[in-house]
Amino acid sequence: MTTTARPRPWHAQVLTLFPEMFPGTLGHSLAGKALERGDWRLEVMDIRGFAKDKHRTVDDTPFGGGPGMVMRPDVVDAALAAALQPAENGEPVGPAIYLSPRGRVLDQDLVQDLAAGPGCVLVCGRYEGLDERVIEAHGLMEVSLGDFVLSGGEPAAIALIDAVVRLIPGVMGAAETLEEESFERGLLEYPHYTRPADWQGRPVPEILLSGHHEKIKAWRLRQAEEVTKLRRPDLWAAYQKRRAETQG
Ligand code: 4GY
Repeated sequence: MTTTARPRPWHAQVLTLFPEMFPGTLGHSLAGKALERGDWRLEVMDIRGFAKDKHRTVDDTPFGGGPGMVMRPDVVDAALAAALQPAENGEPVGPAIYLSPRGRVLDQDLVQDLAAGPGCVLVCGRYEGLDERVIEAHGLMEVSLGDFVLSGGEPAAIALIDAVVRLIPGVMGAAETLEEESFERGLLEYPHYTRPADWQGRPVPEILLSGHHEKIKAWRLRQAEEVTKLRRPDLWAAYQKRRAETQG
């Protein structure tokens, strides 16, 4: 009998003060099924478990004064060291990421890069966030979901993992669902319709009932272009630039 070596599944390690928030929504639907199948792995580490004193203190008041509390660098460092242990042993773990509004804004390119790698380590901040020195010392990659402030990094970590996991082969089912996806081409999605063909006096665009696949494809592309032009001039400019470079 022979055994086939399976590649190690994509591996998310989450460092958090609220481990009970995981898997959360990641335990549901396709991501949850894929997690059960072992198509990807989730390891949640409680940062509090790395506190050194009997009260298991993880935060302290900010030097210089001001509101709130700051997560201690020594405690977060100990948690990171544990998460990065496999890397010490030569097993790749992927980048260590701190979810923060100060970071590079997450986009589909970064999601694809992460999905192509072995996994990632996600540090979830609470209170006023991490002591700057532990960010520097580990060269943490700061990643933001957008220009707003959450009460902690956990929902951002869940969103990031969700975006990556749906790209893992087998998780989403039909590969063409992903290939056709507008963001892969740098456009917003074309509008979608299903039954009933006439709903509250609103008919579905006739072309979609024609069965003419080439024309439908062209119509959808035009719709995707129009909505992108209107709503996201930044994406539209980038799309046109790419189109000029590759002559279509
Ligand atoms: N926006 N994108 C975000 C966030 C919470 C205080 C630092 C975001 O990714 N994360 O708002 N995070 C804050 C909470 C500590 C992180």
